[in-house]
Amino acid sequence: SAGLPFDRIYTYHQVDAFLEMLAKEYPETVKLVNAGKSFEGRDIKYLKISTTDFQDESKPIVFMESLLHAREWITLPATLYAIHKLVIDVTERDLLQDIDWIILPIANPDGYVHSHKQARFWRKNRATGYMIGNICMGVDLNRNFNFNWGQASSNVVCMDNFHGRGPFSEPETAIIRDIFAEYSDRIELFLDIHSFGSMILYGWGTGVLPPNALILHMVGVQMAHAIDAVKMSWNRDYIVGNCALVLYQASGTAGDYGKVAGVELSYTYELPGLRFGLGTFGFLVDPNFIEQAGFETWEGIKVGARYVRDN
Ligand code: ING
Ligand code: ZN
Repeated sequence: SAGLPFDRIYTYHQVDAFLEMLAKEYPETVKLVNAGKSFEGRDIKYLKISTTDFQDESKPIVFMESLLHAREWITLPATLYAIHKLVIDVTERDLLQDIDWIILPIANPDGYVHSHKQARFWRKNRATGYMIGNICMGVDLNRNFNFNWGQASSNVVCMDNFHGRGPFSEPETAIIRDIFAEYSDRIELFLDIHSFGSMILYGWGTGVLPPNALILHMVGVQMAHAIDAVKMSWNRDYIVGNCALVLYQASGTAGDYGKVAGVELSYTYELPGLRFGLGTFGFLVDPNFIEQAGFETWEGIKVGARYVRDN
């Protein structure tokens, strides 16, 4: 059966239908897990892709997610493309055979729907419990995880990096916490896909380097080089480094939490922004870049996946 054409950005419902279709059409390799509900009650679903139904404990797991931040639409084709390559056209059979995959395409469904219907540049979830009178809502889900929570983030609900009431106050982050808890002894690579900036970032968000920083950097450079080798000529090369050193400090991030949950190789990808897109316009998507974004990001993912398979 044919996949989705990579010429547009799909809505929450279209992605949901696609995931349901895959689970039906490819029961040998795909399980669809309904992990729970978002603040507004939307299902948060992830795929488990495996040739052995996750029963072979010796296989590493690669966990990737996109759209933790609603407006970062170009990240969706990255996860959908990976799903396509693993399930539908299986050109890299070794990666399907040797690795189990957990892929969560829409980590923040409420924010994502809001960014389609109301506010294209919405970043956070849609939690209402923090409103000041009737203004300002939403928690930055990438500041709501339980590692150094509150250190480099905002306690003001109107800010785009508002960290929420406490670690995992939001259902969307609690679901990701539970995925790590269930599988973290086998997850060897975590990729939290964001945009924009053409970067591969690792922890810690404070700027302190973790013990395996050298390996994080080395594998990061290898992934970046694989992407750069096939990138659009006008996009710049990826920058690899500690997130605080090459971008800015941030605490309570998914990347840092993945690492404390036991995932040695935990990265935030920042996919390229819209060409000539200044400021928030960088979040807009050129339809002609959608398939390319999937294709080039997959080159990086493959390098990381083969590294954890072989080491
Ligand atoms: N960028 C990330 C953010 O959450 C980041 C960058 C991630 C910084 C992890 C530090 C640690 O702000 C985007 N575009 O969301
Ligand atoms: Zn982001």
